Amino acid sequence: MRPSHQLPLLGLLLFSLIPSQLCQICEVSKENCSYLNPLVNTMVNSNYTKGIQSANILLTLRLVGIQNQRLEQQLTQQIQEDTNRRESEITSGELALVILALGACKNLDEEFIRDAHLVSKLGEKFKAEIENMETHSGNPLTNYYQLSLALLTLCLSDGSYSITNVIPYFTPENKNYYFGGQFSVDTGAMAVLALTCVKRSIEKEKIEADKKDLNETNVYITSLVNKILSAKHDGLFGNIFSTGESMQALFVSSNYYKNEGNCQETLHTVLYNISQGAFHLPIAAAQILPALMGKTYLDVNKDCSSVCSPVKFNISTDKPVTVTPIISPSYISVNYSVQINEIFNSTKVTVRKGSVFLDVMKAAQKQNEAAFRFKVEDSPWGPYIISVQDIRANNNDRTYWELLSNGQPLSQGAGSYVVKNGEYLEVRWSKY
Ligand code: CBY
Repeated sequence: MRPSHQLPLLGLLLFSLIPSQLCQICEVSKENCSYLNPLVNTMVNSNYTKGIQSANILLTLRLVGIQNQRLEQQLTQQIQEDTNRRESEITSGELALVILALGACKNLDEEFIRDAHLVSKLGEKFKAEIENMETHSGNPLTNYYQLSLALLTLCLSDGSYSITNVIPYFTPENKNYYFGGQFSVDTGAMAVLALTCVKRSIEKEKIEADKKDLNETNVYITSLVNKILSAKHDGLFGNIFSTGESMQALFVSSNYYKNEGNCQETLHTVLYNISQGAFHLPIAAAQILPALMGKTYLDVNKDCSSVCSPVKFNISTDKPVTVTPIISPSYISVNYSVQINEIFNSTKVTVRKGSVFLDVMKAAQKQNEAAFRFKVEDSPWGPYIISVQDIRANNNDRTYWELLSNGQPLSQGAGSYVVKNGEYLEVRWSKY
């Protein structure tokens, strides 16, 4: 056992982060489990209105061995109802998450997967993604994050896919790993998990493949892992929201966390971010928690318990109490503009302190409907801006509405990003 290290950060936190063992996994030690409570509470207390969106939450709860039968039942029922209701419009990545969640950790919901033929339906969705790439200049129906989730799930559930046909699409040179020329770490991490599952299946001779397939798979994994490692800042990979899945990718395919210093650096920054409320969205909590408890999506078919589960968590099902101070609200003013190619429409709006980007967009729309009208769609990460001035984002053209502050792209969505006085906010018609 190594001596404990105390790492003060801004004088706020003192953590002793002792990895439980020397191996490639980097997880929170038993004594630090309580630091993960905010994540569990966020997941447990979230208001699940959208069935499919809770698949990610159910998957995590099961994977890390948090036992709460009532909650599991409620989530399972919602997911199953929604899967039946939305069958044709459900996307490849969503269906993959449904299968992973319902099938995780050997439970009775496996029957639903079988009776509803979900795995073969996923195979069809995957095929449709590839067909779309063939007919739309290499652009899938959704994106490579979802394609990777689909391949991972087909691989884990022994679905049918042809290695020789599929592997070439996952070359790290493929444009779908990049948004605006920048490597998407989330996407790369999910692809590493999928390709690692494929690699293991080939090695166990569970699927038919030749030597060339295995070689290619290995080369792609190594290259993607290097890209993830190059996107490192302060122990995070990409940003705080892509770090959990990057950790999973590194656990299964690299020696990075054999170095304890690397592990401490990541845990230190992540635990600090937890204490700062960075994971207030249930999906954000669900995506980081497995890695912190030493789990990866490749473990779904195994025994699901972890260092911190089941007793260590103090799960409260009460809504967290938010104290609203009784003072008159103060206001801030921000600049807001919509940019479409060379055309700018700008305005100044006044909103309450604590407002998010979406509030600014609403205030601008109220001022000038013609210039600032917009539409949103629900997503697990909150509202997604689908159109402004009736110009609609389109995956086949790789177009979207990009959110920026003072000229820099935001790493949070319109419903989460809290705006500051004097800031220059912008939505820009962009290509990724
Ligand atoms: N999930 C998906 O299909 C989404 C995959 C994902 C890689 C995702 C990030 C990662 C994840 N963990 O889920 C992703 N984003 C994608 C693919 C996309 C593209 C969506 C279109 C498509 N082809 O499917 C696109 C257009 C490039 C995109 N994300 C845009 C945006 C911006 C949204 C603006 C708007 N119009 O509302 C925005 C806000 C970036 C910007 N500055 O404009 C954005 N994404 C962000 C910030 C994020 C992160 C959210 C973080 C947060 N706290 O809100 C993200 C986690 C995520 C969701 N995007 Co995209 C990436 C990150 O910062 N680490 C599977 C499905 C089943 O749910």
